[in-house]
Amino acid sequence: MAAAWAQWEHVTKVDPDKALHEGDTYAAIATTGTDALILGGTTNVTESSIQSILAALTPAEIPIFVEPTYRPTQFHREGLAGYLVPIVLNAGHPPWLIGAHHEWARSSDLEWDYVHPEAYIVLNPASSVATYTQADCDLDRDDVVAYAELAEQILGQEIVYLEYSGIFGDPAIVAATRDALSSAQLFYGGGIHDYDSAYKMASVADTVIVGDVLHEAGIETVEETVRGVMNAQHKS
Ligand code: 1GP
Repeated sequence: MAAAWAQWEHVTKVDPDKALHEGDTYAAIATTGTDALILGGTTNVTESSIQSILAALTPAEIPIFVEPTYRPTQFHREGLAGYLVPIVLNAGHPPWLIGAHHEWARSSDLEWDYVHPEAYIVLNPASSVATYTQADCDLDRDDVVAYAELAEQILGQEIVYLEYSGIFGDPAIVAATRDALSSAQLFYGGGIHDYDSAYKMASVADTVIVGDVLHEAGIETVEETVRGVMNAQHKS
């Protein structure tokens, strides 16, 4: 069976710690044409904040995953397709590589079929995820490509996530990373804010993820990024 994310071209990340744009509703996010929703953020994401957003989102026609930065006490299948668990390959703070995951495995009662790792490479030193994980973002193209190869070939990761959170990344680095992967899916996130930025990154990544644009500009602009991604992915 193909992985859930194999067909994802555009994904919207909803941060429970940030308000929606004026007039927007959670339910409307699922009808933008985006392929999936990820609930997650770096700070102040709790099981209860996730639960209330999940309640507002469901029933949705598209899959909803949670990227937990908290420790789930139990698996809530209601409305949830599964967990995407970040492993930050360039973290300077070891818990983000393996420690939090070890604690999670030890103390949570999870159904492993619904838990999927994502190999993150964090690339914006000014982002809160970089600060939080103490990521070493001083990486050139070859460093990034090597992390991607390490992820897929040594660690067996099926998802590699280039996380530029907050800034538009370097398309040449994204393209080189995708070229280096055999079958792992390349997620790109960071600074997608309009049709053109979405189009550009969708030309070099498998899956484009938008985050801040939802909270700052709103659902109509998310729809614009969906159009950019779809046109880039389906150009002939
Ligand atoms: C954040 O990769 C996502 O985790 C999206 O980044 O918020 O910059 O769109 P932006």
